[in-house]
Amino acid sequence: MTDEDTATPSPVTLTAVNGPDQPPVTPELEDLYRGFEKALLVPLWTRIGDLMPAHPQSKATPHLWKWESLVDLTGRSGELVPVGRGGERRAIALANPSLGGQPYATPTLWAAIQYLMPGEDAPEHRHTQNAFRFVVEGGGVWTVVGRDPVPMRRGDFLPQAGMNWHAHHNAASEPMAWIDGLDIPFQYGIESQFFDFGRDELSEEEHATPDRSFAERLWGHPGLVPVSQFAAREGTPLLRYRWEDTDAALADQLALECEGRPGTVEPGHAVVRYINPTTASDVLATIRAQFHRIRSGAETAPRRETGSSVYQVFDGSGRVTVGDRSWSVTRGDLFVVPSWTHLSIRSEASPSDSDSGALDLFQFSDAPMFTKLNLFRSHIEEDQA
Ligand code: GTQ
Ligand code: FE2
Repeated sequence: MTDEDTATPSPVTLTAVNGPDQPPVTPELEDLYRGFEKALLVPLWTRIGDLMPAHPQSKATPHLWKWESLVDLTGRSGELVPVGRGGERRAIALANPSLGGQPYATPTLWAAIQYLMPGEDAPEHRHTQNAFRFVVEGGGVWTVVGRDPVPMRRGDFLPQAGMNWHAHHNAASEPMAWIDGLDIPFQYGIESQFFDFGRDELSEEEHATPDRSFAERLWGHPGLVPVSQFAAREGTPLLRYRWEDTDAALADQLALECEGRPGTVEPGHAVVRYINPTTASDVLATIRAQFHRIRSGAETAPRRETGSSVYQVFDGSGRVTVGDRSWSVTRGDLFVVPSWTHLSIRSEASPSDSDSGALDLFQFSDAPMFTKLNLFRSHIEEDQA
């Protein structure tokens, strides 16, 4: 007997043979399907519903991770697991429950909580994956991007385009946790990754703890770019978007709404997008980042879009509905919105549980992958608004 004789037919093929719209199964037809299988051929009609659905059918599931339990587990890893060359980072990824145990929050996006103990350094490296950090609590870590130490504080957003050298160091006497977002699953899927190790130790100069990075001094002036650098570049040169600026932009949007001037996306819902000052477009080639502020008592209209998002509650509390799931959320909680799945958010923030008196949320998504390929679509359920 040869290997071919012992091959068992796949269930997919048998289903098609017996399918409702298919001709009666004859020995000839069975033989034809056997032939397809041995020749490694798959007829479209056996797979079309899955391969070419009428609209996106995400493999990912809406899911919520509570901040408390993330911080507890990462804190314990801080005590037990060293950070250094090889493992590179003490970063622990959110694994979507329906993505086969892979460390993927969504089919395209990595979201992780990263932790550094006092005095610890995470070694220098670079990679094609685009990345950012977002800080929901604490401070004292500087991320060193291209030898430029950049402070990380609560509410700061720190993008870092692919192939920039980077390391992190905790200059404080307390541990610090923050979240990372990267396009690791996307680049794994399209097989585009490159990775280089940098130096094992940071220099004394890079251990400096300036309040403003070189990048911020050059690029961090609203509406102004240095003429010497006046050329569009993919991946923002600004390495830190300060909380003070984000907070002021959101507060002004809501205040203007009260004065009858447009600016919000819908009543009580202010949104800002982080942009690259050289292109006025998304900060990273593959990742969009936005910040939402929802006035207490307001509820967003159910909305869906192609592509997936991860949200982190920055402040306040509320009720979030994603597809057929619904959760109460508070500071630090992270949740996933799969492609073409309805999202609506009701703010239940009270002045006592939030600085702004509103529900504040950080969002990142894979929207640039979709916009660049003309695949972005969004839809709002207006009548329910
Ligand atoms: O901080 O450089 O969560 O390279 C995953 C990969 C963080 C980082 C992650 C990384 C980093
Ligand atoms: Fe990295």
